[in-house]
Amino acid sequence: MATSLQNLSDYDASTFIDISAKKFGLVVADWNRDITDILSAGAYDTLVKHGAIADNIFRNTVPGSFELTLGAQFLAQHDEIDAVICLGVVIQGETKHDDYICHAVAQGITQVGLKFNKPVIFGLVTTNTLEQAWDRAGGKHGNKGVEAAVAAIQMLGF
Ligand code: DLZ
Repeated sequence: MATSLQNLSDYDASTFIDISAKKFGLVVADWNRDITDILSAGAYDTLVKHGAIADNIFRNTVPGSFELTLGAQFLAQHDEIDAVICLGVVIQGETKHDDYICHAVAQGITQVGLKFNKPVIFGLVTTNTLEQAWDRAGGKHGNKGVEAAVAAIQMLGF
């Protein structure tokens, strides 16, 4: 019987292409840095585990998730960068800031990917509480940074 992925942590690495010559950009938001650092480490470790060369992974930080789009564009515009992974954590607050940020980032990085015709991965953790964000940064719901790296590798093999 065919199985389907419940989440990208259940990935089948046997289908991955050779990424030893690929170059990756990581764009990481400083806001909620304790958590984004773990997402970033998860993404980095996953890329290296599957064959990426450490020197081919370029990590840039941006102030907050809203800036992920422009940070992604700064990296994606370089021909030698093959894929960009955007990582941030947006927690719901008393205002609608989370909505605005999440929609802007989703639309923005989609446009960057289409403009430069390369994978630009949405690794934004969007939760109601800080605890739910931790659950997705090495907690009971895995590490979304790992999943973002898997998505990048999968898209490079498309
Ligand atoms: C301003 C703001 C707020 C309220 N919340 C978050 C958040 O939960 N996660 C995040 O990554 N960034 C947040 N920011 C900062 C914005 O993303 C952005 O950096 C500032 O509005 C400056 O453009």
